[in-house]
Amino acid sequence: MKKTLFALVSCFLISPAFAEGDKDPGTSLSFRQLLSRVAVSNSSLALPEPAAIVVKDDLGLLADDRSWITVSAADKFQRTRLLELGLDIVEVDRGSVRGFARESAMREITDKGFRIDDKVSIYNFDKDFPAADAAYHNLEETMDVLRGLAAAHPEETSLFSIGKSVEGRDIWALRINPAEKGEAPSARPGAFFMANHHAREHLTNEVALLFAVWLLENKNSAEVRKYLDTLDIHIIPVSNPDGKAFDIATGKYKWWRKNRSVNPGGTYGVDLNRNYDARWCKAGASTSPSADTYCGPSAFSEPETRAIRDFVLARPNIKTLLSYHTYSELILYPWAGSAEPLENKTDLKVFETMAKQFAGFTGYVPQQSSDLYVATGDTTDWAYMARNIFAFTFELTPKRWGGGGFYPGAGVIEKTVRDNIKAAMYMLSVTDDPYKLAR
Ligand code: 0X9
Ligand code: ZN
Repeated sequence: MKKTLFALVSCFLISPAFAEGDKDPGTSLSFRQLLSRVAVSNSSLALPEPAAIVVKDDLGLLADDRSWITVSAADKFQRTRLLELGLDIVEVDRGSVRGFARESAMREITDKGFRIDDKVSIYNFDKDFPAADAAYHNLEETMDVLRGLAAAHPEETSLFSIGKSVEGRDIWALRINPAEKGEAPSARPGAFFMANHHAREHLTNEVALLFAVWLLENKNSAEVRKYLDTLDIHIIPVSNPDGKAFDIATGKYKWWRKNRSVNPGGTYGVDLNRNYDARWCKAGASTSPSADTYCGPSAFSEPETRAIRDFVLARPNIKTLLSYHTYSELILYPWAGSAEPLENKTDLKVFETMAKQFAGFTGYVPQQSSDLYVATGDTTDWAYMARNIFAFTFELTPKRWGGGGFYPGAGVIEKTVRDNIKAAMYMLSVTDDPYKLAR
């Protein structure tokens, strides 16, 4: 379904001229052209070692015996009983509920006298975005782009997994550094871009992924080359692959935020952006497993956050970090978990200066994270606490619910990507020494 629609829908433009020092993009290549170039290179160049890139059943669905079922249920008491029998209720209608259940739970459900009216194995799902949003990249398509980039630009890139999710999917990192390959350490200053911590924030994957495409397409321009020659750049477009797959698995969005850990009591998911060891599970986090802001049983209880933690700790060269989220059009910097401003005034000056510059490129509003709300255990507080990294959260488009909330449609991708390429390039421009902004 997606492939045909993708060709029709994806006609937005990304400028290659920005890298030439021309801040007002001139000549433009279509994204389709960019992708078809990648595809052409893919067939003419050797792929990285299959062991490093091939994910068998990379949606992890073959091993998953869940089905999407519709069960007759008259009232809230029956619905509660179904939850207790293991049905993960996602939709409630008058007289019936829909949701996910494993084979064992389905046996229990029918044994207790409930009627299953409809059943589709999770493996038979469309595994894709709704048709109107086909321009967004699902996991498989994201991997295709990453593999294509690695194959087309073997001199500049490395592609590796930083670890696995709860359901066994890899979390992929693209490294852009012509001098140091694979997971070898680097003495160069490092910039780290990450996205899709929260499952339903799909636009974040587009921004991170297409920044990688753009950088490599423009690798021979003076502006990009100077960063390729001096920096160590990592991009992780999908930090929460299970959540992302789940959110789009039926071709109908699930509004899913967390990962897909099975919690005590049978609910699913830990909020990965509450699971870092930074004032863990204090303000702005929930101890209730069913809550969207559930902090997990302990700091770094989740394989996804552990993978990010280990990745960052193994790379003391990382100086800047940008974690893309949606939505509200904000630029947020620590503290997220305390209402107090940063104690270190030099660091605060760097954060504030960077935030203001980011705002100039995007039009987003810069502020301390906790001015939005105090929330403990997020990526940026942890990265700053653990390694003094100048770590930012961007809340991308739209500004408000009325602009589409978490699902703003394919029409926003082009502008969001363009604006954020400029902001990301600015981050690269200060990564050599962020403290130059405080001198
Ligand atoms: O709550 C979050 O994790 C982030 N917002 S989102 O809507 N994408 O879920 C914000 C994290 C930044 N921290 C604070 N604002 N305190
Ligand atoms: Zn988020």
